[in-house]
Amino acid sequence: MTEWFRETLHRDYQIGLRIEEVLFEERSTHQHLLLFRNARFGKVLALDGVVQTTEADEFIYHEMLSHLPMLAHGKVRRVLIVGGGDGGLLEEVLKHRTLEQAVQVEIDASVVEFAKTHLRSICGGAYEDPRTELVIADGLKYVAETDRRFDLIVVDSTDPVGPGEVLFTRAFYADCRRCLTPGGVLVTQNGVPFVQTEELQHSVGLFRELFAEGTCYLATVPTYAGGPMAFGWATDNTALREVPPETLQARFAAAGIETRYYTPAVHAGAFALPRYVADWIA
Ligand code: AG3
Repeated sequence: MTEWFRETLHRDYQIGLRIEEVLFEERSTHQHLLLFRNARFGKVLALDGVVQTTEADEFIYHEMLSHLPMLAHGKVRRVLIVGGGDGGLLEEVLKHRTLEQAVQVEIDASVVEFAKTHLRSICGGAYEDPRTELVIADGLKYVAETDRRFDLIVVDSTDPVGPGEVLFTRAFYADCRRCLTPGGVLVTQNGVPFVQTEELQHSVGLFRELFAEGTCYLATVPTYAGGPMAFGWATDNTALREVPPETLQARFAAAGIETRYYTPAVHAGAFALPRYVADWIA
C-alpha cells in the first residue's frame, strides 16, 4: 500500500509527498508533529499538516533567510531568530564567524528536542554552539518584553494559522522594530505569493507603516509549492537593499562560507519582483 502525505495548507491547492516510512509522530501541547521519509526529499518535517522543512531543499530557504540579510547588513553581531525550532536557520547564521550571539525564541520545546535527535542533518551542532541562547517562549511576548537589541531579526515561523498567527500582526512587527539596533533589519517567512497573496500584502503593508522601507525578496523552494516564496524585508536603512555587487562579493568572500543557493548575484536578483508580485504589494 502506498501512503501519501497531503498538505492541508490551502483550500484549493495541495501538494502530495509519498511516505516511504513514518519516522516519528507526536502531538505536543502546541502542535502535531510528523516526520517521514520521502525518496526525493529525504526526511520531511510537517507541523499540523504543513511541510516545514525537508533535508533536500532546506538549504534554499535557510541560506536566503540568513546570508542575504547578514551580508546586506555587513556588521551583524547579534541575531534574534523567532521560531525556527528545527535549527536549520540557526546553523546558517552561526556560519558567520563575526556573529557574537544568536538568540532563538521557540515556543515549542519539543520541536527543538526532536531536531537534536532526528534532524542533525539540518541543525548540525547549532544548539551546542556557545554563541547560541535558546529561549523557550512565545516570540510575541519575548519581543514585547526584552531590553535586548539585535542587528537582525529573522522570523522563521509557520504560516499564519495556529501558533504562528500572532507573528504576522502589527503589534509583533512594531515590537521587532523596537528590538532592532539603528539600521537593523527584520526578515520574515512570508509565504508563497501566488497562493498566499493576502498574507504578503498584509505584512508588507504593515512594514511600510512601521519602517522606512518594506518589501520582499524571492526564492523558489520546491516543497513550498505554488511558485517562488516571499521573504519580507523591513528596515529603516534603505541603503541595505542597494549594496553594490562588489561589496556583497567582498563580504561573501571574507565570510568564507560555502553555499548551495546563495550567491551575491542571486542576492541582488532576489529583490527583482515579477510584475504580478510587485503589483500585489504596490
Ligand atoms: N517555516 C515554515 C515555512 C512554511 C511555508 N509553507 C508554505 N507556505 N507552503 C519553516 C521552518 C523551517 N526552519
